[in-house]
Amino acid sequence: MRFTSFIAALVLPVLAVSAQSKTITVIVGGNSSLTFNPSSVTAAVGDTIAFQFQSKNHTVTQSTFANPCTQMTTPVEGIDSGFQPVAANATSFPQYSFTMTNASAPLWFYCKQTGHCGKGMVFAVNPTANKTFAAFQAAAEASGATASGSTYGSPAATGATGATPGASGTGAASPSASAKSSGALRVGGSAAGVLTVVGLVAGLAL
Ligand SMILES: *[C@@H]1O[C@H](CO)[C@@H](O)[C@H](O)[C@H]1NC(C)=O
Ligand SMILES: *[C@@H]1O[C@H](CO)[C@@H](O)[C@H](O)[C@H]1NC(C)=O
Ligand SMILES: *[C@@H]1O[C@H](CO)[C@@H](O)[C@H](O)[C@H]1NC(C)=O
Ligand SMILES: *[C@@H]1O[C@H](CO)[C@@H](O)[C@H](O)[C@H]1NC(C)=O
Ligand SMILES: *[C@@H]1O[C@H](CO)[C@@H](O)[C@H](O)[C@H]1NC(C)=O
Ligand SMILES: [Cu+2]
Repeated sequence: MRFTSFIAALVLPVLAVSAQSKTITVIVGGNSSLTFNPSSVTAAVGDTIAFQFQSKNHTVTQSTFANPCTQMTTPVEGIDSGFQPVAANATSFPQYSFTMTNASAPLWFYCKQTGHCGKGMVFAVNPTANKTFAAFQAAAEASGATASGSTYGSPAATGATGATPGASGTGAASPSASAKSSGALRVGGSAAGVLTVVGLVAGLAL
């Protein structure tokens, strides 16, 4: 009795964690729109967020709440998928993913293709009551309206960014590299190492 309880105490938390880890799929440019769908998600540590690029030539690039359309540079360089061009007649789509390493603060993203952020092509992980997706998107659109160099506010220092990019084929596991110093995300100079093409059912309309 006592022994089995002890075993359960050891094993159950492990099962609980692995059962909860999930992959969240986000469609980028679905129906040739300038959107992330869904535009905001709730993710826990260990969850993988997998972006599937379905049209045009988009990116998923990490920014800050204060500067929605500028790539985050502090405390570390933000995640960036790089440009993911998709031919109009494509039947398979590029995918990029990252795994959450810290879910205690929101993460903010945009598409860095010219003009897209200013048209509201933004994405959020774990927005809060005080920092909402709607407020973030409105700020992105406002910066697009002025369309000069963004000089409003300084980049917010946010501590650890809470995500680690990783390769992902089926996205079932989280094959990402381990987080670097201070839980910061790891960003390679080349996107090639973290990209893979996921074949889809032929005939899927764009
Ligand atoms: C594409 O459009 C269809 C029909 O309006 C809709 O059901 C579907 O959710 C859209 N897909 C994406 C990825 O936006
Ligand atoms: C994708 O967009 C980037 C930035 O505008 C551009 O440099 C690149 O040539 C584009 N790629 C394709 C295949 O159109
Ligand atoms: C897609 O379009 C390009 C350019 O028109 C063409 O070269 C290519 O063969 C097409 N691919 C398919 C699978 O139809
Ligand atoms: C959210 O905003 C309210 C009102 O400005 C403030 O009192 C509260 O401390 C904020 N909460 C967080 C977690 O920042
Ligand atoms: C997670 O992020 C929060 C907010 O940025 C930060 O205060 C905290 O130190 C981070 N935790 C770890 C383990 O990196
Ligand atoms: Cu875009």
